[in-house]
Amino acid sequence: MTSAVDEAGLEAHFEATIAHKDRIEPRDWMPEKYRRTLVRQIAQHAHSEIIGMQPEGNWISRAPSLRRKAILLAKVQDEAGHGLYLYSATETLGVTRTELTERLISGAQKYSSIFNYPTLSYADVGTIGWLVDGAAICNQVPLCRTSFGPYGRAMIRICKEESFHQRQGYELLMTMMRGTDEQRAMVQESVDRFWWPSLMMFGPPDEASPNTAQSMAWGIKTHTNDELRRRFVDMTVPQAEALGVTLPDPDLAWNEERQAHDFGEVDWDEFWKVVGGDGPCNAQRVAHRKKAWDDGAWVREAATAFARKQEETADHGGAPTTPTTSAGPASRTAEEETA
Ligand code: FAQ
Repeated sequence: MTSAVDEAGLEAHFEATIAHKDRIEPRDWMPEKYRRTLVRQIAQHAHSEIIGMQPEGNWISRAPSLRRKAILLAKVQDEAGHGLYLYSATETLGVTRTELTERLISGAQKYSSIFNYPTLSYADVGTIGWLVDGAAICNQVPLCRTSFGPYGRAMIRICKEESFHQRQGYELLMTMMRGTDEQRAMVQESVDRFWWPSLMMFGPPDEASPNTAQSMAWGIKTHTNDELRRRFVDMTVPQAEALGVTLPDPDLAWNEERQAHDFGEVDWDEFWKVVGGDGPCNAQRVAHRKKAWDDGAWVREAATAFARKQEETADHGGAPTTPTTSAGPASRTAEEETA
């Protein structure tokens, strides 16, 4: 047990590490609130990656060519991998993937609002890649330097893959824009639906964001929600021009003085409604995740029993039958197949 004096010393060391922009590692002392904030944010992020497989997964069986199908399959599979890196990062904070999945399914933890919107045409696959992965990159590149080591290291791998995802989305949309009038109309209609929800991904405006100040003081977040949202708009407008689509915001205009774009107000009532569980697809997304989790129970049980048996064999001096015998790889396969 640590005394009050020890605790003060540990806290001073923690604060100094943050001030030097060094990393906090899982075995380091950390304030309980810092740990809880990380679990909240990383779990929400992991859930987003896993639930985020559903809107695009909806189109795998209807991809217009073998090439598009292979690309989409690989992308959706990458998102499963991202979820798993992130659940692993939260496990270093003492919470298991099972506990977190149960919190997601019960509604106790959130996932990104964007995945509660439906995908109505194949153009949505391109728009998600371009705008949703684009927003994710904007938000997540700064997280590569976040103060908690396992989260920052996971983000480096994730961001590399997200930038491929963004490019594939843009390439798909560019191909459609070079096609028929009908295809161009599909792209525009898709961008019209996804533009505002993409801006919502960055979270509420700074004055309505209860967590930003403390998360920035701890170096978990390095930019505010509005800073990143503005960065995303400035990055995306020239890409929309090159693509030949119109972003559905009559107030969007270049501000010469600020050397940045002005843009209209997000519908925050819609945002809070979706975050509160009342978006177009919330019930469907969570029900699908629950079914996949329930259907995978026998695989998790079998993998755990197998791992236990391997440990017993090893304890009695026998050699394990295969080199990878933990529950990890087996349950991972089940999750990818059923997410
Ligand atoms: N949706 O005080 P703040 C992806 C909640 S991954 C739902 O500003 P914070 C990859 C927030 O949790 C996308 N809830 O909170 C992909 C808080 O509630 P709580 C996910 C939201 O944490 C692409 C409350 O509102 N990315 O797209 C949202 O400081 C394509 C107050 O908000 C991440 O998770 C929202 N949009 O800032 C996959 C990135 N915004 O928890 C498949 C990491 C806010 O107190 C296909 N996360 N809330 O009950 C972050 O950077 C931050 O957590 C923010 C929110 C910026 C999302």
